Amino acid sequence: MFRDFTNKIGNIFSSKRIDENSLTELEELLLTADVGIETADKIINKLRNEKFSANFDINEIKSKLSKIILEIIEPYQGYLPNIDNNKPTIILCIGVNGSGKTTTIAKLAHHYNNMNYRIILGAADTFRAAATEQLSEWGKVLGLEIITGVHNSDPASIAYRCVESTLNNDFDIGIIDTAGRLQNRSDLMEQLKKIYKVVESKNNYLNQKTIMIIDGTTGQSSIKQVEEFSKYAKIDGLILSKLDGSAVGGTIISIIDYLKVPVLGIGIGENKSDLEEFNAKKFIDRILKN
Ligand SMILES: Nc1nc2c(ncn2[C@@H]2O[C@H](COP(=O)(O)OP(=O)(O)OP(=O)(O)O)[C@@H](O)[C@H]2O)c(=O)[nH]1
Ligand SMILES: [Mg+2]
Repeated sequence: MFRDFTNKIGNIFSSKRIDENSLTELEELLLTADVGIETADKIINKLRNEKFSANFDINEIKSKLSKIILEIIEPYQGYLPNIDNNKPTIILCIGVNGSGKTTTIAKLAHHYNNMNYRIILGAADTFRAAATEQLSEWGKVLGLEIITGVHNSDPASIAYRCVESTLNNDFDIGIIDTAGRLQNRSDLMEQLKKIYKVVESKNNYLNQKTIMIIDGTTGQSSIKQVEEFSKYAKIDGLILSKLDGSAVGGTIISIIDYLKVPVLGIGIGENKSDLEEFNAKKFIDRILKN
């Protein structure tokens, strides 16, 4: 797919002309790669104002495109939360149904396990019957303790128990899973707010990080998702999952351009080690590789 993307850029500019036709075709290509219309417009306008050598080649286009996109996204290149040795960190993972929250939690736990931090998991998705089991399975694989509750019990109380256990048992990190919810379900969004507040109430004693997990293949509707979730919880950053598949991942470019929210990491598979810290340059190089 990435190769395809670069080939298409090559085809568009095979006539070696930067004109309205080729720029329109490039804009359409950006749209198919999930870059939103406003951001694609911005990129094309900037490219239009660039000076090209008389006999430019595909590499010159790619390098200018890369520079323009990098200017947009690099300021929002975040990093996975740093852990303070003197104050535990609670990472709350939120997002819509199936976005990759539980899998990303396993990946985060694996990441911090490798750094020898003491980690506990909180299974605050009591909504979906098999959710606790799914996180417990990961807990077993990773050798981690996990706080659970019964089906349909109050997820905020599980979050509370996870926070208490983190504080009282000298864990460095508590990672809390939540049920997937659509942003238009106000009852579930209020529930999320309650979970968030439970963590926030202990802010003097811990570092609170809220990460929203976005399915990287979702496209433009993810912008709305982040906007809505932000009304109920202060989001510290995003992790985009499922960027190992056919998605080019242009969503990242528009999310950043539109919402100015840091992207911390990307998910590139279903295994525990398939999480990478987000690197803007590497991300663009991957899209524009030969
Ligand atoms: N290919 C790929 N699949 C992923 C990735 N992350 C998650 N998945 C898969 O996506 C599906 C949903 O992942 P979950 O982690 O269960 O998503 P969730 O957000 O916890 O789902 P709910 O709790 O039901 O809202 C699973 O089949 C995962 O294996 C990724 O980075 N790449
Ligand atoms: Mg889940």
